[in-house]
Formats: sequence, structure tokens, C-alpha cells
Amino acid sequence: MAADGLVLYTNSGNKNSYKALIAAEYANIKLDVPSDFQFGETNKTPEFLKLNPAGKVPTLKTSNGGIFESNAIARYVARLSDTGLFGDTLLDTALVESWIDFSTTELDGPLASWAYPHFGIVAYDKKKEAAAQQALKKALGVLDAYLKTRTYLVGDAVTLADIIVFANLWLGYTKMFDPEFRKPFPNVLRFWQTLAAQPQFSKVVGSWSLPTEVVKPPAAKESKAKDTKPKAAKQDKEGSAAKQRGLQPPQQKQQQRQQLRRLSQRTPCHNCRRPQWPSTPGSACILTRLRQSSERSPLEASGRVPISPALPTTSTSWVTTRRASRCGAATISTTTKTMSISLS
Ligand SMILES: N[C@@H](CCC(=O)N[C@@H](CS)C(=O)NCC(=O)O)C(=O)O
Repeated sequence: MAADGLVLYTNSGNKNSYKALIAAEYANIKLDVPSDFQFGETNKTPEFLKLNPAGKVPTLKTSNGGIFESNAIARYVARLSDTGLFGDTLLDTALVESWIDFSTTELDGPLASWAYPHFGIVAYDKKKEAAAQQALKKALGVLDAYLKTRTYLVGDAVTLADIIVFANLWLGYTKMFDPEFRKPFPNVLRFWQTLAAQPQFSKVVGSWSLPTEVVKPPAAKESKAKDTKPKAAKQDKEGSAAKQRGLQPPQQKQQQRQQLRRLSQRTPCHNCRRPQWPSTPGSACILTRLRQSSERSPLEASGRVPISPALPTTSTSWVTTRRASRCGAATISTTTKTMSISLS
């Protein structure tokens, strides 16, 4: 039976659209799926936004207006004829709704958090992945125990609860659940495979196979996360840990070490043999330069300190300073020599 004017906008292979398409098979109605739908374009047009203000798919166009959110679309389609997809009693209907909500929050949410980074949809984060996997395993454990004595979730026939749980586990059983992951949940696997074998399901989803390994996250994103984040985090951590211990962060320490190395490499002035800084082997120290040449010193050039060509006497002295600092449990003492020049 063709339902008048029912158009389902979706990109192909969208597991959320499977919900309405499978329900339509049970309702024995046809949903038109436009083949010219362009994801990211069609769903952003003003006409589309009138049907679904969020501009997302799936979206169902009826002769009276649009319906959005895949569960709501599936519910609407399941009620278009006497499908039995809500069970036989009021309690059955409530349980169908219970499992639909469970599926959305406990299965779809964590599975999406785990899987989407593996498809490059969002950035990969190891901690988030572990948390999502843990939450998903917990929910699958609940589902597995419940299905131990049951073929379907509510009653003895397929309901909308089965359809929605099936669709929400689609990415898992086709891309993410490798043999090791699915091993503790044999009843969920049997349930899912039983549904996949139903003609109303297989007509929509086509062929599929259980994954032998988990889809790998895009290499670039993973390595970027590995290369930059932890390094920056490590430096940050070292820096703040050092600050907490009253020490300088690592970059400053490195600069200090370089400066000390430069100072220790002083070479004698070719004329007076005094160690000079900055050190350029074979060159003259500033005092020699002032004495021997007509070169104007920067001080003289500034006009603030007039220095006559016949220089007055100069005296130099080295001041040794010791500084102790703490590095972890050890005390480090640094000795710095400073040359002071006095012109009289
Ligand atoms: N909770 C929604 C999810 C809808 C959704 O996120 N759809 C995605 C594709 S799976 C979309 O249309 N994204 C387009 C966009 O965000 O612009 C449902 O169940 O229908």
C-alpha cells in the first residue's frame, strides 16, 4: 500500500532511517525516499527547514507537515496501520516505550561516543572512548540478561522496541563489535541476528557481516592527538609542578643553562687578556676598545655619559654570588660571577 505523500528524506545507509523503513515494512506501506537528496545541501534549504527546523535527517514529509527525530517518525509510521508493533496490552505498550528510551540513552548514546571518532566525525579521545565503552558494556549486560529467556523484547512477536534497539546497535554489529567485544553478550547477538534475518529487516538493511576488528580511527587525528596534546599537557604539568615546588618551569631552566654555558665560554681579550663577554675569540674587550679607538661607546653616543678619548682610570672586579634552589629533594647551588666596571 502506498501511503499518500509520505516522503522520507535521508542519506543512504543511515541507521536512524532504518527505524521508519522497517516499521513501514510491518505497516505494509511505502515511504518514498528521494534519490536526489544531497546530505548537507537538501537538508539546509528553506523548504526542508520548514519540515525540520534542525535541518537533520531522517525527516518525514507528510501531506500535513514534517515529522523529525527518527523515533518519532518510526512511531508515526508504526501507527499508520494495525501493525501490532506496540504490543497487545497497555503494559506492553509502556514496555515498548521503556525499551525505546533505554535504547536511545543507554545504547545509542555511548555507542555513538565510541564509534563517531573512529569514523572521523568527532575528535578521538582515549579517555572518552574508555568511558563510552564502559557505559555501553553495562547496558549490553542488562540487555543480555533480560534476553536470556526471551526472543523479543516485549511479548512473543517483533515490536517497535526491537526495531529501534536493532537500528541503534547497527553500527556496533557491523563496524565496532569485534569477536572479543561481543563475546560476553551472546543473547544480544542471537537477538540481533534473529531480527536481521526477518524479511522486513533484511529488505531494508541488505547484506551485512559481523566485524572481525574495530574500525580504526583516522590515523592523522589519532596521531595529532597523540603528538601534540600529551606533549603540551606534559609540559604544562611539569611547569605547574615546578611552580608548586617554587622552581622555574622547564623552558626558563633551559634558557638559564644556555646563558651559563655562554658565560663559561668567555675568551680572553686579545689585548688585556681579561675574560670578556660576549665572547668572540680574538676580539677586544669593551675597555680595550674604548681605550684604543676613537669609537664612541653607546653610552657616549647617548650623550648621558661623556667619555673623553683619554680615558680615566678604570677598575674591574668580579663578584661571586651563590644561589641555592631546590629541585625535587635535592638542593642545587649555582655560582655566578659578575664583572663590574667602574669608571672614575
Ligand atoms: N536524534 C536524531 C539524530 C539526527 C541526526 O543527528 N542526523 C544527522 C545525520 S545521522 C544529521 O542530519 N546531521 C546533519 C547536521 O547536523 O547538519 C534522530 O534520531 O533523528
